[in-house]
Amino acid sequence: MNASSYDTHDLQARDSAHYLHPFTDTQALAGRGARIVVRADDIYVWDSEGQRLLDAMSGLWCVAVGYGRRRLADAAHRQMLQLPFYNSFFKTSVVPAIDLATRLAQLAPPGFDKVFFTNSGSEGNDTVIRMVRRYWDLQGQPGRDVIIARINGYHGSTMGGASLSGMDYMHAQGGLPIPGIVHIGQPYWYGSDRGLSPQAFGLQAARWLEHKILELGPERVAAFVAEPVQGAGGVIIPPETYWPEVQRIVDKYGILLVSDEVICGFGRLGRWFGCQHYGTRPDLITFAKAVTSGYLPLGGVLVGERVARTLVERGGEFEHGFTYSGHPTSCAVALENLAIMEEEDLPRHVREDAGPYLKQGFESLVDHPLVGHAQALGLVAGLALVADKSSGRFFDPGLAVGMLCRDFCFDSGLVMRAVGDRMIIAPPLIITRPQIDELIALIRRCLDSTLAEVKARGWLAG
Ligand code: PXG
Repeated sequence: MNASSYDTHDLQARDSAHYLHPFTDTQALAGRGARIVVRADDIYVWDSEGQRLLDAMSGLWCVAVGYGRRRLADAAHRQMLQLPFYNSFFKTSVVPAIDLATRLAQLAPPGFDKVFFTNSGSEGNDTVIRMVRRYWDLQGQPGRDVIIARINGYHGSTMGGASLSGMDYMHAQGGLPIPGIVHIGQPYWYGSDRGLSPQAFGLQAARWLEHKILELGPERVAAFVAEPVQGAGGVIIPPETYWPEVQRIVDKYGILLVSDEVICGFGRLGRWFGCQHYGTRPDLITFAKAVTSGYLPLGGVLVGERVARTLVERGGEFEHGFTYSGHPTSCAVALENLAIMEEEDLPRHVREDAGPYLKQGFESLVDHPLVGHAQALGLVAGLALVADKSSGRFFDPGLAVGMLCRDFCFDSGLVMRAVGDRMIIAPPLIITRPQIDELIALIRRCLDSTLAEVKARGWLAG
């Protein structure tokens, strides 16, 4: 279907009449009308008006192998004809779930031999909460039930996932967090007062964990849950000192470490798992998104030896699961997706080619008058827009300069996300050098448009 066969106005009208979008002000969207995305190929999507956009967000951090992969459609088609669905309850199992569990155990860091399947990252993290508490019950320490997470971390939108997430505006809706979840600060050096070097700040941020453990009493602390690099919080890449110090602290107090790799897993940071980049040794790993490259929903939890042994050998029945845990068609697509990633050696492509090339291009944007800080790792990157480059002073958040910039991006054919005044990207892992050049040029052009607008409105210092 070409663009002209879509009636955008009709689609927008019915969209606002009937479709409640996630994380959206429905009334505001109705006034403006949604952009309707109708097709995609490689790293590009097209809307109903025929505009092409370079999708530097991989859908929503998930389309790792890019769009238009016939092999994934064929894998789903084959599996649907063979066995579209069967459950894994009641002493039954299905071949694709067995094969995927086996494959994930091979790809995961040593000691991860078991996997629990869910449909999403949120359900993965709800599973984590139940598993962690079950583990300590079985260890004879039922009072050890407090989970520490981070302000501005994102772990999902279910009651558990949103509770782990450190976003006040989410907690304000629905009486969250649930009991037994507390938050510490994030390792965002540029967002701090910058009184310390990044390395010293990284140590300080890790030690907020130790302070919280001591404040609560170590005998009450069950786990620390965190993303290797915070994604939805604005691509916060911690200083190199942060993770080794966190590992030292969780080891010291015997606390479980949970690595939420819903974004960082499957090559995003240049290794199969983000914890392998930082050298941490988590007990549980949450995954979703890129495991299927988003072609079908699938998530889960990789369970390390310490927890697995206790749950399996001493736990009896774990009273938890979903109709679609181990969905055969989703698992078949995941297997094919992982096969593509291996054949194309995508983690290495990110680590040795696309990642370093993106870093060079993206971090050069720091010379732009609006950019205070720009940082990339693997194929995630974020920059901070500032009102005053020399002092690094931020804009008044009420001006919503990030949103202004994002609108210029959309209008110029680029999908880039704004988190406050941080502009972030996570392009498909297959992105090539010429496409990275195109991406950086587009970002620069959008920054120029934003600068002109901000100047015209008199918002720029000096
Ligand atoms: N953990 C992390 C680290 C995530 O990024 C989830 C858990 C939840 O996964 P599900 O599949 O339940 O959505 C996520 C999801 C954004 C954005 O605005 C990011 C996510 C979801 C929606 C929006 O960047 N990440």
